[in-house]
Amino acid sequence: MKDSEIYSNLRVPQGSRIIVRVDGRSFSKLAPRLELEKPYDLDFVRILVSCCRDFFTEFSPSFIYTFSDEVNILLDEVPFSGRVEKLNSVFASFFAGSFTREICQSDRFSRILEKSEDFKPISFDSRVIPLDTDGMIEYFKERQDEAWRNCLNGYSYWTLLEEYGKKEAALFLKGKKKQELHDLLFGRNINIMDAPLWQRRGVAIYREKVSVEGYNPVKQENVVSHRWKPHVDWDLPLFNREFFLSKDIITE
Ligand SMILES: Nc1nc2c(ncn2[C@@H]2O[C@H](COP(=O)(O)OP(=O)(O)O)[C@@H](O)[C@H]2O)c(=O)[nH]1
Ligand SMILES: [Mg+2]
Repeated sequence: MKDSEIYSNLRVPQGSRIIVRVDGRSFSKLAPRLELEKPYDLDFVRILVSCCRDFFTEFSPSFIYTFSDEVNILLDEVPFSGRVEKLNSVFASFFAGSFTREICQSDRFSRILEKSEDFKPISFDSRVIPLDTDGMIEYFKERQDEAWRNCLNGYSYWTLLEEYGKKEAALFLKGKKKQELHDLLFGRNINIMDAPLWQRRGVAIYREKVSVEGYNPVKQENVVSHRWKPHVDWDLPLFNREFFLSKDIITE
């Protein structure tokens, strides 16, 4: 029967940079069930960031980037000998488990769940994306651009709902350019540039070198050592090569 497990040996290519993207399943339906603030809910984002921290501790990725309900994970040390089935199934279930635990531990969300009659199990999908270094940089630039698009769309949609119905608002936004959405909001006294950076550019988690002061009892002197600690960046710049160089994620 082992012969029938025909996908079990499918592995990521060696020498590539591996990105895994997990994405919440049907989170557009989960959002109203959890009574999330629109278009952004800081408690929800904090929960997803907590899941990313859990993941960082467990799997030591090089970099994580999250916005909306998606999480992009860059792996330089690929676990499970690079087996695609394992990566996708373990990572997606890790996020589902971590997310569910966070929701249940939150006073706000657990109270909502207690009175809800249909709280469906939470799940994430997952895909593996092998890229070279240039492709990896382009990938994160594209996802960040998508975060910006998402921000413009989100604010525009919820603003238009004050004037139109759901269908009309969605139709109105279809095919609109970013500048048009910016102007639409500006005409309604919303300067999207005032939205916090985490809404416009997403949130990243990466290792940062910190100095730790200690005392060497043998030499009887103070010593400074360095450790790499996960750092959550809520004020991201626009991604480019320099950004990844400055975080030691790529080398020259
Ligand atoms: N209200 C609210 N909804 C959010 C927030 N973050 C993500 N979402 C929802 O999650 C959805 C994610 O998009 P997508 O993955 O395409 O939808 P899915 O296929 O239903 O999971 C968005 O369309 C929003 O409905 C948030 O902070 N507030
Ligand atoms: Mg989703």
